[in-house]
Amino acid sequence: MKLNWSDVTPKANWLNRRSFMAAGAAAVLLPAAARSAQPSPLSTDETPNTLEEITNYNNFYEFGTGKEDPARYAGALTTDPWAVEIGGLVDRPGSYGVDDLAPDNALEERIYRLRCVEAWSMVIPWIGVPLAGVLQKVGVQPSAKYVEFETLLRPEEMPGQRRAILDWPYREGLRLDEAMHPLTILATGLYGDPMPNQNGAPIRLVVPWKYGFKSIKSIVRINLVSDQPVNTWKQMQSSEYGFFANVNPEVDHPRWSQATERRIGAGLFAGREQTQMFNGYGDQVASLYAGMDLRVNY
Ligand SMILES: Nc1nc2c(c(=O)[nH]1)N[C@H]1C(S)=C(S)[C@@H](COP(=O)(O)O)O[C@H]1N2
Ligand SMILES: [Mo]
Repeated sequence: MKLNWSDVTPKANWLNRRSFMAAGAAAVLLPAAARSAQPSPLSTDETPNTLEEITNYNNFYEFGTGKEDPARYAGALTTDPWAVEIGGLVDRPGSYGVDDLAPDNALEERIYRLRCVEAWSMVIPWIGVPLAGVLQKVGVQPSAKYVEFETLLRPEEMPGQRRAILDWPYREGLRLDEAMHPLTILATGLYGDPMPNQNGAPIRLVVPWKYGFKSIKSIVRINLVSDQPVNTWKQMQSSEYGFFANVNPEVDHPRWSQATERRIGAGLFAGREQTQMFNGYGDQVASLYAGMDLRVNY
């Protein structure tokens, strides 16, 4: 079933949102393409979290380690102009604008579950483009085996980067087949609007079958490489966070169970949900890991 966010979002939220934007102005303010982004059969039919939840409970350590820090501080981030340097083993390296990578007429809506390694989850109606199309455009050379991503380094605007919380800039990586998978997107918006800063404006990765930390925000560099890239959380604590980071209810984090999760916004008395293998995307992605010991390759 193909769903658009307006079909499934709780009505109260939809109404709130309508009155929140001056009625007539709304249609003018939204980019035409974002409003008409194609729904996708890859979307879940689960009810998305509200915009308020999605933009007020965030992990974005560049703005602090608290869940409310990104909402408080990310507004100061300059996201225009923005350039993404694409390099390494590609035919057409260079500096690309967000509109080059995700032109309006290519935008799709993808309503995905997001499962954080900390055992909470949300459902988010992203707007974006398949990463595969971007990689095809720049021309991946045969020797490329992995894709490496880097977040902006700008401590003047990112207060968390003035402290040694992580080894900045935040880095992530995917195997090339993971990067080329149709579920993997570069997202430039959510709920039909441009990406809120706290969610990784102006462009971020979304890999829905992996723990949230793989979905790197505010990307300025994409490199095609031959060796497995360093990823920030593995570098920080490799006994707890790996390179693959596939959602797996059977492989616990050393300090907590991954069998269940707390759905943000579900209410104080709601029970925890069972975490699904590959976050529920196993039919689409399990074959990528055939024969691999997922306990070793966590
Ligand atoms: N650059 C950067 N990207 C990041 C993070 C971060 O701290 N810095 N946090 C990650 C984690 S742990 C999660 S769960 C998701 C959260 O995305 P959201 O805030 O849009 O829900 O972003 C990921 N991407
Ligand atoms: Mo996370």
